Amino acid sequence: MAIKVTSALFSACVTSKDGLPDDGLPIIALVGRSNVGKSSLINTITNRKELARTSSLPGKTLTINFYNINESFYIVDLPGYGYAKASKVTRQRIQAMMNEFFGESKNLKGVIQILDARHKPSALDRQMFEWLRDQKMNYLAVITKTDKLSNQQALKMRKVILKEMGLDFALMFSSKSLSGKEDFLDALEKILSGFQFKSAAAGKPARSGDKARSRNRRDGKDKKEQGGRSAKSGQKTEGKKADNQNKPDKSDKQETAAQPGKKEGPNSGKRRRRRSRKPSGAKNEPRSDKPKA
Ligand SMILES: Nc1nc2c(ncn2[C@@H]2O[C@H](COP(=O)(O)OP(=O)(O)O)[C@@H](O)[C@H]2O)c(=O)[nH]1
Ligand SMILES: [Mg+2]
Repeated sequence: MAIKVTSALFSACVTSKDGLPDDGLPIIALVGRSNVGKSSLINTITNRKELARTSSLPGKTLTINFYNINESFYIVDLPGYGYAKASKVTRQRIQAMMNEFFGESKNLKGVIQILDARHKPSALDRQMFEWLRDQKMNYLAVITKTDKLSNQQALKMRKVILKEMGLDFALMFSSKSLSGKEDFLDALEKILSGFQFKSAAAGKPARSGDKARSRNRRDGKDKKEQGGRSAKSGQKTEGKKADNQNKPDKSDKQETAAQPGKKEGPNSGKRRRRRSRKPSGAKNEPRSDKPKA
């Protein structure tokens, strides 16, 4: 049943573990690239215009913001990743904050990754998902800004995004049209009660790049096992078409520059590969390793 929001308070703005609430309330965190619509989503689901500060310019949230909902749980707005103009020092600061958050938040019940309906997931999006999956975190993907696409385009983009991420399931959402709001509130209730979304349980590798794609094409069996993640060329074209039909915001341009391949970026492939070679002991210890800012 969807949660009915009766109260929503901005309750903490945290930059280190010292500021983390210690009241034992469950926490659900939002992650997503800078400017994807995390703060807007919080405002939408709490029926408030400015509970969370939104901005058309990316890179504004440099703190971890806790919102107390119904005095029974927190929604946490984590700093966005992938902002091109963030200095190295800022990135490192965010990284350290995120590490502390994931390391110290014992009551973290789930992480919701917000993705933009108009764009294919970036390398950082995929790396964030993979990291959360490795931590066995209860995970849900939410595709927002669906109002910027026609229904048909949004459904096509969902397919593209699911395939690119290696996911089975994602909710569709719009802070503008409010579509998906009830589903989101329902999902919050489910996460709080320990329900695992299909996307979290799937544990499928999110493959990226041409090598992975050609591997997929060669290995038909693999494709089947991945539940329809076949490399239908039509999907790719459709995705592009949808993108082209919707001009990116001014702020999107800045973001795009920050996307894949940035060496000091949050989840550089190098760091991840090194980590994945580590003995598996750490795997079952959620929040024991470094998340990426
Ligand atoms: N059309 C549309 N715009 C949105 C939506 N969500 C956010 N935005 C806009 O995207 C920009 C960034 O939103 P914000 O919530 O600040 O992103 P954040 O950096 O992830 O917190 C703002 O200009 C919002 O008005 C949405 O669902 N639809
Ligand atoms: Mg924000």
